[in-house]
Amino acid sequence: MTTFPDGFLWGASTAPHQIEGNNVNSDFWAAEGRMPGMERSGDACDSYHRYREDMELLADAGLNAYRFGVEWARVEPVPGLISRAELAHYRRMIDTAVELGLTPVVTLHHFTNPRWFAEEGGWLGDTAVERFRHYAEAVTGILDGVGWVVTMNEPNMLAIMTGMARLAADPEAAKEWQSPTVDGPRPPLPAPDVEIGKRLAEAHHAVRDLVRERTGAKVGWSVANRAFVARPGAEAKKRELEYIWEDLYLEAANGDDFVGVQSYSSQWVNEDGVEPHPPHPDNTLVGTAYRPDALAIAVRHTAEVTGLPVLVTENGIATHDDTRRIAYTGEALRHLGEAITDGADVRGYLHWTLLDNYEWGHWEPTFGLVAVDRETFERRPKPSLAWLGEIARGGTR
Ligand code: IFM
Repeated sequence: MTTFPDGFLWGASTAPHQIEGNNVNSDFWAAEGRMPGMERSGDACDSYHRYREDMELLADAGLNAYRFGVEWARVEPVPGLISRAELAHYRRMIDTAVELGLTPVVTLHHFTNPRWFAEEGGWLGDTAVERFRHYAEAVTGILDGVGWVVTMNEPNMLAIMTGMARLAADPEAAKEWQSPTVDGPRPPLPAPDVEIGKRLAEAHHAVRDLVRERTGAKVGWSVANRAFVARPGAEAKKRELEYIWEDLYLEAANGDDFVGVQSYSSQWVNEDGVEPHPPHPDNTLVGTAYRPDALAIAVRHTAEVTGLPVLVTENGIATHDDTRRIAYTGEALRHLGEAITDGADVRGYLHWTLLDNYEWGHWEPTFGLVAVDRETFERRPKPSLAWLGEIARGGTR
């Protein structure tokens, strides 16, 4: 059994577009419905209005942290026009978290961009870094008392999405890729483009320095980790893939205060590359393998590459069976405890996610500790919420 360190953050993570609803000025909102088989986010979970109720659920369960995001498309709906009312909204969210005893972990960018930013060329545009910096500068004005800031969520996945947006100009090429469905395995993702990754690193560094100058927060970014495991003889291939998928982003965290680890499953690598994961009854609702050991693989690798304190900013499972969610998370925490015992400096565990939410084109894959009635927005906590809260109160696993 592991006793987690004093001050360990126990909580859940969310992203604005996936829960707020009506994020109408964002590029993702504009793209919804264009891709075949993709559902719309619509009102989502209406957390834009119900954030207090959501945070109360976490706090009442015994958790002490909440990761949520500020939505750029709301704060800057047209270039250069900063909405004071929207900044005040996010400040109220920070105040509410603090009032309820939840440490806020604030994400500045979680996949979505203002529609105008995408029209300007998005992350490939000449002014991208300066645009992001300008937005982030406005947000720093409301971060007083916030201890943790994530500049960008999963820049490696964002690099893929940016590459996909480039393909969208060519509809025939875009058909090659479909968003995940519940019916079959996730199709192989195109690898993140290294040049786009470097541009995102530049943006991260610009905003990191700004957050440092203007706030007292610890700052980092959160990297999606695929927990690659090599088949015999495939070590070199694994290292090659690791660089493209993860290490470029982990190395860019050099000089940060912490690094976020986001992990769900593990991926075999053979000499030809990433092995396609076949359909299997144990697969999750997004077609990935059931691998609760992935989190510790990801944490150990991240700690080794960066030497930084680690915050688990996402870990969870898409399942309709909450018993399975508890089993998966319990195993993941057991492995995480072992990594801590072995010396990894881990500062917290933020489960993905609080609410069953909009999974980027689909409502079917449910990752939440809490179900949401999409007609009435009623929140129905699942047993996993109380279970995780109990672990948080006890601080052991
Ligand atoms: O829902 C996403 C989240 O936005 C980023 N990380 C992975 C999650 C599950 O797919």
